[in-house]
Amino acid sequence: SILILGACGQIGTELTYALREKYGNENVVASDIREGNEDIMASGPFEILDATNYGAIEDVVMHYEIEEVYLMAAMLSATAEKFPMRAWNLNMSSLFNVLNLCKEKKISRIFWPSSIAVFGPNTPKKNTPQNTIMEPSTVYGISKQSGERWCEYYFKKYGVDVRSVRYPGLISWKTLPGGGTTDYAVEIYHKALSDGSYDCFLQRDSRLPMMYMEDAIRATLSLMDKPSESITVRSSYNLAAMNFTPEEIAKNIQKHIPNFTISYAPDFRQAIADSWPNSIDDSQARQDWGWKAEYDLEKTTEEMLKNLR
Ligand code: VAH
Repeated sequence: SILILGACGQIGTELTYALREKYGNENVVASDIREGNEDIMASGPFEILDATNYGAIEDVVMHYEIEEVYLMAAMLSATAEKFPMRAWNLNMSSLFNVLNLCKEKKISRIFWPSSIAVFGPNTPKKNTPQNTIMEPSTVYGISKQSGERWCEYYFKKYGVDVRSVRYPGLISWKTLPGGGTTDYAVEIYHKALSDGSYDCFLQRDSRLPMMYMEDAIRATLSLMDKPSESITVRSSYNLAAMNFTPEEIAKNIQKHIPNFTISYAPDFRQAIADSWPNSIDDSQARQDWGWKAEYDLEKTTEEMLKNLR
């Protein structure tokens, strides 16, 4: 069976749906720190689980005979700047818990998400390469860079089969994101429909790498399906789909909602966005496991407005 930690989060929710669809509801155990999505809790096994509690995870792993764990519980970039030590503790101790369960042979495979947040202010911003300067300036980015180093170490030293992708900002409609810097690209669709206007917390020309959730989920399942020997990156794979600025996504929305207006009031999240790349080179993922994005901004806007209307 499969266990998802953080199953009620933005990505966790969609992974739960996709994995239950693929393997059967009863074979996918969803868990989170608190009760959340009714549908997730009703459509298959659900456990209240603190991802920082090794013993509690071990009990669930034994009880349900878990083989694979998707660790989707984390504190994202904006919230992590407000609570650095809580963010470091949650993001790192949860990772050590699953890496050690795998080292002890209690589970056989792990998915752990990294992020474009691993890159920092002096990383080349255009078509950021798989291997490059990484000096993240956010707590979240530091935890993701450290996490990547530990994943590679556990693979090399203990043969732990942990796999990872550096997600760009993710756009989805099934759940609201929590505490991210790229969340503006989700909020904007909700506000366009509810208020006809959006006050954006990033400036108009903040270009960031983004991806529609369907692409992110497909990439994750594809990587997890590949034979271990075809994976040449055990830190985390760059993934790319599109990149845009708040001004560009607003113009795209105006094609569907002509009277939609956007205003700009950058807040503390501007400094986080400024430290991240504009676009990502994902040629290693394309080469190793045939990755290719399918959603551009046009298709993303159509999907978001159709499903949120
Ligand atoms: C965040 N959505 O904004 C997350 C993600 C690349 C961004 O890591 O923190």
